[in-house]
Amino acid sequence: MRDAGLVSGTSDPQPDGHHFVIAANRLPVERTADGGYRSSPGGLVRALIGLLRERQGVWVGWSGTPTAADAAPDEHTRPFTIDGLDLVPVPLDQDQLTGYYETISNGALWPLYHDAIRPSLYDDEAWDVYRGVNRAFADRIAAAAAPGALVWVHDYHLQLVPAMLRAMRPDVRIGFFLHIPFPPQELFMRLPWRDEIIEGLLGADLIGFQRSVAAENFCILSSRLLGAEAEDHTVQAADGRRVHVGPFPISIDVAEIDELARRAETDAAAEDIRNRLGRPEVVLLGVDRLDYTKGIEERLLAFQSLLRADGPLDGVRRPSRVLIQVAVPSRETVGDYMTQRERVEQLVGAINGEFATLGHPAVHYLHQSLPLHELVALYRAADVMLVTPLRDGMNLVAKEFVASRCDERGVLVLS
Ligand code: GDG
Repeated sequence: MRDAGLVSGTSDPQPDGHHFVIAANRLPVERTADGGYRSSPGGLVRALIGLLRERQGVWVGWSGTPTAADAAPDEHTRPFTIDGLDLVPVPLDQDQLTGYYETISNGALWPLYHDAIRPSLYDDEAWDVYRGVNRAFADRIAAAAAPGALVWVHDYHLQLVPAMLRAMRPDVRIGFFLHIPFPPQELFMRLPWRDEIIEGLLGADLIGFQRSVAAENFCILSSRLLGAEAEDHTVQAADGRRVHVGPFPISIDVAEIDELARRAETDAAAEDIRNRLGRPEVVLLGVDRLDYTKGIEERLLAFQSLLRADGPLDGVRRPSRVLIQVAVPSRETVGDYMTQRERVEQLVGAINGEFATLGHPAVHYLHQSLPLHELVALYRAADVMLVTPLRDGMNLVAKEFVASRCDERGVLVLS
């Protein structure tokens, strides 16, 4: 997707329904302060937007702005078209967002699915809200889909949608893809709503995971919780359908990144970055949403140890190793993310306090979203790319770094 300034007109999407429908928590664009639109950050949008264009589909999702219960119809509630993309917003008010998004999706499911690296919160009232929002998504999808359409539902926010949609629209084909890990049974069994989630997912014809271990976890849990027969990448649903289950690791548009990386402007921008850093011996780079799963804090601590092992600076010498950490703002209304930001920023300050010299920080910290061409220039400027999440579904940054190194140089540290 074009990153800067999505220019656009507004009109209604195809009235007879679309043959290809993507549903995800967020629409692929968000409002900017000046009233325009830009692409929403994150791996899911980057991975799917090209396909939406190619298939002339429609995207169903939340606009990113809470809707007041008595709001007049606008782009947060009515179908619209931006930059050739047909979009159907699912309006959500603040109570729905608190229950469905903050409490269940990000407070219960996200930490549990990422190996419980933070404790989960289980709240039955919020689960009712999650169920209600999943129904609202299913309603909008049912209204947007042409007869026999292909519907592709995404991620942990919408795990009940496949079964709800099948009940309403048995004519459509339904795929579901989970972008994050799917946990082993000893963790999944902690979820009070475990049966309902498995039943919800089994409404799909095809359930995709990033890795085969996740697909295996799902098959084991279907048998254990619902007594479903599971073999050879298929699970038998209660209505007798055979649901296909398998790994479909997500990737990037390599040609797009390669083309950007080879441009003369990118070369010049990468050179300029190294000059502005004071031409250190080694430039290390991290690019992540500011999320506790990405291991940013642990990475900073490791960098601090590395600098300490090098010994103190003499006050004149510039740091010979410099870390650039891009931390894209994420889920800023969720408590754990606010705390994470404070800890990361405190650590950046502490490291620079100890190791910077005037005009030359040891850590360059950018808490901002950058356009793709600037990211690619950073990939080209770096010697070492640090992709060290504690747990991740896939990680597109690692793939983008490799794709951008048309010079065949650079080191990827992947853990
Ligand atoms: C989930 C899973 C899975 C980065 N900075 C900016 C920006 N980005 C783009 C990168 C990259 C993407 O965001 C981040 O990729 P991740 O793979 O780390 O994705 P998550 O957001 O954690 O999302 C993950 C992914 O889904 C796909 O299935 O790999 O495991 O957690 O493409 O280039 N994009 C923009 N501005 C930035 O500053 N617009």
